[in-house]
Amino acid sequence: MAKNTFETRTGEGGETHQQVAGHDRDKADAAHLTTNQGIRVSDNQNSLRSGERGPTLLEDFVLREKIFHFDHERIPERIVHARGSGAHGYFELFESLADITKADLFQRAGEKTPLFARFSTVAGGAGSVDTPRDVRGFAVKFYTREGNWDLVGNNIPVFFIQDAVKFPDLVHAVKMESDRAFPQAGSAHDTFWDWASLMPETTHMLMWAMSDRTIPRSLRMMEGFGVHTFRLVSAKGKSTFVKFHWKPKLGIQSTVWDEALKLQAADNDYHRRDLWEAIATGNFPEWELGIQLFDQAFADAQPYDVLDATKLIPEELIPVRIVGRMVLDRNPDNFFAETEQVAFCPANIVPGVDFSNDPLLQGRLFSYLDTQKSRLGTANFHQIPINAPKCPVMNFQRDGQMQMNVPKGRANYEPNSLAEHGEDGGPRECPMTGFSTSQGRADLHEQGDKLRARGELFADHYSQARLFWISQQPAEQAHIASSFVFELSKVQLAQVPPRMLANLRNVDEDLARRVADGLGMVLPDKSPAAREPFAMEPSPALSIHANMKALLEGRKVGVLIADGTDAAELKTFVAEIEKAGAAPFLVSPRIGGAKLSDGKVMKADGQLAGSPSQLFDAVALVLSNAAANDLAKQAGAVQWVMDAFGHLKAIGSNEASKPLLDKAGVIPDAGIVGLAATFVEAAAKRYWDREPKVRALS
Ligand code: HDD
Repeated sequence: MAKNTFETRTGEGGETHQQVAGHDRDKADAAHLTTNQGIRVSDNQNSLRSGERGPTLLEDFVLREKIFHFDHERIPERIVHARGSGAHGYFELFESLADITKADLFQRAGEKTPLFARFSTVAGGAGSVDTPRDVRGFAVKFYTREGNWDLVGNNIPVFFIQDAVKFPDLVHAVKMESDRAFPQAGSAHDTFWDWASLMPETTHMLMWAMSDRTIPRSLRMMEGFGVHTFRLVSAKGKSTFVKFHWKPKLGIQSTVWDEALKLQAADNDYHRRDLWEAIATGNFPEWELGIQLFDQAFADAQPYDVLDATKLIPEELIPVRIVGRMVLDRNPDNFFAETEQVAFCPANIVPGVDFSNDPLLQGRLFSYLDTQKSRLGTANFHQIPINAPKCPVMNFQRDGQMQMNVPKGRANYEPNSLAEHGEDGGPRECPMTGFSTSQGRADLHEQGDKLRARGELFADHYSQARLFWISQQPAEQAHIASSFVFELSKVQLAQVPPRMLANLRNVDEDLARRVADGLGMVLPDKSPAAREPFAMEPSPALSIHANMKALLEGRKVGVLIADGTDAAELKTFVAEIEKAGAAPFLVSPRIGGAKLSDGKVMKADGQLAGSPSQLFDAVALVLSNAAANDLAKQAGAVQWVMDAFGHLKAIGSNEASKPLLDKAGVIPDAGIVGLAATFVEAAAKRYWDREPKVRALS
């Protein structure tokens, strides 16, 4: 009997193209180069020509096929989030959430669900750099037993706009300007600030964007957020509002702005390499999944609208309950096939999770599938292994470009009576177990007239921007004010900075004054607020500095060595760093290494000029006095130490290295230490108190 169902290929145990093409051949044949039609290629060096020096022949199907395929290797890049890095892993549930949600992945404590995660910058193209000031995408595809669930979030819990209808304007404004195609990958230009200053609803997000959240040290060291209010739905049909959080095991760590700028020169792939190397060396990145749960009564009692994506719910009000963890334990086998072709979509949800009426989320439900059809070229992109669910897919959808499955049987419509006559009638709907939209007044707004309008509380654009500001520590506030100054100083349209300053006065007078002073401008009148902000208690959970983990685990220590370095001292020091869970990286003037005091050559991991200190979390100088005196005459070595000092990092050194420290202008403080165990403790931190000594901030 013909079967009307088909199993989706998963890429794990599913037939691969090579296997299909070579199914009749010996295993040994796998070493033979073939065309895409399976024809063995005899010569991959020379095209077919008429005589040794004659013209190439059109007849050469091997050449034509190879060049044809190459010509089509690129696909359109994502309109936003084009540059990203991904990895495979799993989600492990800590406790059953069966009382809150029927979602299969949340039922059984200890159970693991496979997943693929992709992190991205937003504005830059696929070939841009990893460390611009930008929001980071944080997208996770859970391959659950009941279908794929995509949690497509960012590393910031709020968003620039409240309604999806403004998304194209936001993206057009922030991306490179359409006539000149610059600047790439950054918001510090006219069109972004022109638009943002005319859109007061962006203010809260701007505060986050100007903070150190947008210059993360590592993808492994940033939080993730689902942003919107979603719903969890129990088997009894009870709906609970939820906000999703990812908390990094290694804590949140950011760079300082000067470091982020210099990282762009040092390593365009800084974050991609960091993620790859961590996984490749078995230091699997990990985040805990947390949920904030609340009900309608809580939502109704708040002075902001929980359907407004420019608002968050302070963790002090609704604590984040940790329910599981995500571990990334496998690098992709192929960047294009997996990281590039993965298609996340907020509309991919499973029974037990549901949407809210957040107008931004509602617009997203349309956008992703639509863009992916254009990006991946076929309505069948869900069959690509990285996108294919790892559970059976059974329906009557048929055909389309690049159909990879071969559905069998006559039934491609429903209802049908084929089963009654001995044929396979195909699948049927599942009223009990299928996805059903949760009912009841679970959202704030009841059905009403057709309107183009927003809820009243959406008009409050400043209360939470102020909440963010007052929740930051002094060094963080100085970074925010200085970022506004940096970005607005790049704006050439004279009308824009005053407009932005006028808006900032609604957030905080001190902030507005500091930015105006930094720009050397007069503070304009305050802009009228659509709704007067109300006071909120500070939320320490919003500060990076207040929550920083003093950890050396997962971090990198640059160790400068040269000829004459004491072998025993180096050995003990490196062992200490490794014991603390960090990776030592030996930097030497020559890549071949340094001849140590015991006469042996120690190979370096990197050469000084190619391994500037911004690549490391902390640095150490393990030099002989002669080498230190010699390096003190070399700009590259002096800069190496100066930058580590200026980027507020711990610097460990032995007595003999002092000439180099002195030449670099290092002023002793708690972060300037010896090489003993004190270094390990000191290196786990950054020295914010040092900052006023090395740069003027606003
Ligand atoms: Fe979006 C990609 C996150 C609002 C339209 N978005 C994209 C990605 C992330 C986000 C992480 C990259 C996924 C990947 O790695 O492939 N987007 C967000 C968040 C938003 C948000 C957290 C607000 C809370 N996005 C948003 C709106 C729209 C879009 C309002 C349109 C109405 N986003 C897209 C898109 C992208 C996308 C154009 C580009 C490539 C893709 O979808 O597959 O459809």
